[in-house]
Amino acid sequence: MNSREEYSHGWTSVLSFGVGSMIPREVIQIAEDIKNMRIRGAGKIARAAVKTLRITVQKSKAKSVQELLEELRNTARIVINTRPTAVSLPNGIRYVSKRVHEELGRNPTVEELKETVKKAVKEFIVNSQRALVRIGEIGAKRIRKGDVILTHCNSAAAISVILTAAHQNKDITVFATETRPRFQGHITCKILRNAGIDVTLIIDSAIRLYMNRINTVIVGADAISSNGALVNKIGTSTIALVAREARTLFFVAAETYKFSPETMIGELIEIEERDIEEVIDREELEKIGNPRVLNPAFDITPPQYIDLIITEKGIIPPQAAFTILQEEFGWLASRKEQLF
Ligand code: RI2
Repeated sequence: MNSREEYSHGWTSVLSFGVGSMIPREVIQIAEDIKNMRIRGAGKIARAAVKTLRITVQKSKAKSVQELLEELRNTARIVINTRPTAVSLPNGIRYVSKRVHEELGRNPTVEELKETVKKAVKEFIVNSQRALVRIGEIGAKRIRKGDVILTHCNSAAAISVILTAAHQNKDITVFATETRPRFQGHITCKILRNAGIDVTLIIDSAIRLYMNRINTVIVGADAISSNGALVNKIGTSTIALVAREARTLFFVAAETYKFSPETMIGELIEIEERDIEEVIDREELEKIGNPRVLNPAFDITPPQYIDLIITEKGIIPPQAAFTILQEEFGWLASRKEQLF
C-alpha cells in the first residue's frame, strides 16, 4: 500500500468515526498542502503542523478538557500521517503535547488548556526560527574565504549557513543539484541568486565530475537517527560517498528537533515512497512498456561519511546524536508516549 492510499484510508476512517466535523477545514487544507508538498522542507512542515493545533483550539467548541484533547488528538493524527519520514512533524506536535500534559497535572479549565496550546505553538515557531539563525552563525565559522560549496535539494538550515557566510563576505561559490524528481534545487538557486551569490545548477548525476572543485558539501536533514545516520533527500548518500572519495568535507545542518527519538528504542525511520507520476507520466510509462517505477523521497547516509552536524546547540560529530536525543527527548524513552 503506498502512502497515498494509507493517507486517504486514515482520512476516511477519521470521517467514518464521526469525528470529521470536529476537524477544522483549515487543518485539512494544511494537511493536504503538506502531503502535496505545497508546504515542504522539514522545518516548514513542522511549523505548519503545530499551527494546526492552534487552529484546532481556536475553532474548538469543546465543553470539556477531554473533548478538547480528543480534537487535538484527531488533528495530530491527521497531520503526522501526511509525510512519514520527516521526524520534525511528530517532534513539533510532541513539543506542544508535552506542555499540555504538564498543564493537565494542574487540572486546567478548557480555556486554560487552549492558552497552553497557543503559547506552546508560538514558542515552538519562535524557537525553530531562532535555531535557523543560530545554525547559520555557527556553521558559517566553518566556511572559509573562497570556498566552493555543494548543496542538494532545498534546505533552509543549509541555506542559513551559506547566506550567513556570504554576508560575511567570504566570497563563496555554490553548486546546486537539480534534485529530481521535484527540482527543489531550482528554489535553492533562486534564493541564493537573489542574495547575489555565484550559483551553478548541475544535474544530479554530474556530482562526481565536479566534486574535486568542491571544498564543502552542506545538506539539511529530514531525520537523524540515534546512531548518527542521516535521512535526507534522495541522492544525499551518493553525494556523501563521492565527497568521501574526493576528501571533500560533508556537513549536515539540522535543528535538534530533526533528531528521531523513536530510533533510541529501536524503531526504523520509514522512507516515504511518493507517487510515481512525479517521475514519469502514465502515458510515457505506457510507451516504454509499463516497467515498475520506484520513487523514494529520501535515502540514508551512514555516520562514517558525515564530518559534522551543525545544530543550534553547537557542532557535534554524528556519534553524538544519541547524547542530543537523550537531552531533548530522554523523557520519551522511559514511557509509552501518548499524544494528547
Ligand atoms: P529544512 C527537505 O525535504 C529536504 O530533504 C531538505 O534537506 C530537508 O527537507 C530539510 O529542510 P522535502 O520536504 O528543514 O523537500 O532544512 O521532501 O528546510
